[in-house]
Amino acid sequence: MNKLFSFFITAALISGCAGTRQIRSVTASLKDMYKNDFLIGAAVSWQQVEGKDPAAFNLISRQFNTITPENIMKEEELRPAWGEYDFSRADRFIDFAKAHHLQVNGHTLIWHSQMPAFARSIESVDSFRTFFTDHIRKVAGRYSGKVQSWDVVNEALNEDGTLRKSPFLNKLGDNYIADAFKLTNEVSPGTDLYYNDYNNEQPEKRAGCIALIKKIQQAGVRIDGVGIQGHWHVGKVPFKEIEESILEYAALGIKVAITELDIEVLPRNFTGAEVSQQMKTETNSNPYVKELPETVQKQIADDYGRLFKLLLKHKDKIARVTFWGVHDGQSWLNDWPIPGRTNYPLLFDRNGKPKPAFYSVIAASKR
Ligand code: 9MR
Repeated sequence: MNKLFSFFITAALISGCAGTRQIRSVTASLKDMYKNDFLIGAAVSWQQVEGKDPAAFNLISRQFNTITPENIMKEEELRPAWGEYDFSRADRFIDFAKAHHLQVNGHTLIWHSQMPAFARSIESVDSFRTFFTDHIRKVAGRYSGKVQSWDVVNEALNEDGTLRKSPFLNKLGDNYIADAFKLTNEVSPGTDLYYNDYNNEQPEKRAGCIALIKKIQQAGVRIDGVGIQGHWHVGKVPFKEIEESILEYAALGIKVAITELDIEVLPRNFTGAEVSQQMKTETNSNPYVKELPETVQKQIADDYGRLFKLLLKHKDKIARVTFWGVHDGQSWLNDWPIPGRTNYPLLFDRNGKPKPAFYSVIAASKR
């Protein structure tokens, strides 16, 4: 269906003549509205693959054309013990994607966080290299032809752009990133290979990210894109830095993807998505338990609208935009950096109903 036509049908139904159930079933679709621009994705949980999240059930295949496993393909999930692999959930995830005609972004091969306990206690450099090499060969090899892209290395940088002192850097030295891309390319030659990080739209970290990408390229190793995770805060989305980053990364001859998009609304005294960082509960830590005030609802809708207009302006450089979750109830931001809060960072509410932010993203697609 033509974009404008599909939008007007939705708008007409919303403006009156249909009952709520009907409105939901014919709501405009993000993937249709952006089909000539970039892929539109969501992070999907195991519960959703199992069909145990009714709010997400219809949304996943109706709204998105690509999915990322929120946790299912992480090292910790796939590697119960040295020499052992458990692919049961990851295989089910791939089957789920196929059944619903969704592409898959594999997340993630090499990440210092969520490493299995046995790997963290490996002392010998040789054994650690075996862990690293085997992991990439087995996992990327198994899903070759089944995943459209891989986040090959995740979050290897510090905020100042230097390399994070992870077990990978400490044991394998700074060539480990190019090595990871080389190995992945060998076993999965048809898959797009990405470096993924948060805050890498910020100037210092971006400079480090550009140096990292150039080093891979100078080693003669294939890298296809960079993922800007996009964990941002309402009213403070860094539009200028995002645009500069898109231009600077694209100038390296690679694609840009927004890989983990959410715009959170709760108080936080730092930016980014460092999972080990925590915050203390204070009196006003969880202000919107019952509902989101109109003003904040409007601000998040405006932020999303402006962001998508910016991404559309550079659509020739953007391969994919993936939300980090299907609806607010699923978001990791309900439990981080303070557990048990009520956050509202996505386009669909806890019942799977489109929020004003959803309509703002749909409206941004009409031009
Ligand atoms: O959303 C994920 C959450 O459920 C996990 O507990 C957490 C730790 O594995 O990871 C979250 O996803 C992270 C992603 O894998 C990498 N970038 C930051 C994301 C949010 O922490």
